[in-house]
Amino acid sequence: MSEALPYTFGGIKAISLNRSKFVILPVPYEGTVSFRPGTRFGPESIILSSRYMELYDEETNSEPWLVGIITLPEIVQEIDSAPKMMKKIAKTAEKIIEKDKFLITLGGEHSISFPVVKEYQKKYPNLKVIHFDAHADLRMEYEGSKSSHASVIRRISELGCEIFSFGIRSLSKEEADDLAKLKNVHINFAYNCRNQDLIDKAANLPQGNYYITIDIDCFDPSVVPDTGTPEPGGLTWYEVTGFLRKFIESHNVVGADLVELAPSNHYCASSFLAAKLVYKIIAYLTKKS
Ligand SMILES: [Mn+2]
Repeated sequence: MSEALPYTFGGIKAISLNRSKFVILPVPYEGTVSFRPGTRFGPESIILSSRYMELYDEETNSEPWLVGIITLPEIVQEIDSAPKMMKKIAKTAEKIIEKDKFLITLGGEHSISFPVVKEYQKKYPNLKVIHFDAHADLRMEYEGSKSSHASVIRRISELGCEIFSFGIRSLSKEEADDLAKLKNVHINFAYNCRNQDLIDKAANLPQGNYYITIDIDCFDPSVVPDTGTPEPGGLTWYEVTGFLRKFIESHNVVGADLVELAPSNHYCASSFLAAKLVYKIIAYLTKKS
């Protein structure tokens, strides 16, 4: 590989924001992590790995990068101040969203999804959310923090968004009890997300403007071991990409994020999977338009 390969998503030559359809925003934020740390290295690791991907996508027979992908400078962590960090993320997201770009935020821990969804909801008041995760993330608060990664879907539910969660296989008794009250949260447990069953659910979801948030621990640990809180019984590559392809073909998706990668080293298989997953989302969206 050439030494001049740029440090951008896909190793693509830097272009202006105006010429880009997709905007990659790295947010290496790790403020409320509960178990094994390392998500702060997630965005860097995804970008490094992405530079060695083929930019031709065999599945869609296309070169998605040609539509324009820009990688923004990362949002530097505000030490010990979650609210300050959330504000910073919101401010950047707002600027991208008002320019009608497709924002893909790379975490970092899952709490970073909240300010982005909130900004998207300002533009799309009936915004709905697709949520891939091992965990329900519906805790009212966690370890004294309301902006914990373990509460992020609860916070998003309080915005009034309808949420469809997939791959869930870990939640507390309190979260399970609260599900009956949370009319806008629809959980699909992992055991109901096997093979074609998951893919078939994609086309049947209601129409609307959607944001997709993917916690990488939705995947089985045999597929992605590099995450802070791995859970057995997770999803496979073909289940997740099969769902996304079908869902994107049949629905309007306006933004996405990928969070919670905690790489064991910069060129691990988990990082390559994360990079390719982001590129698949871009490929499916590009193929459609
Ligand atoms: Mn999770």
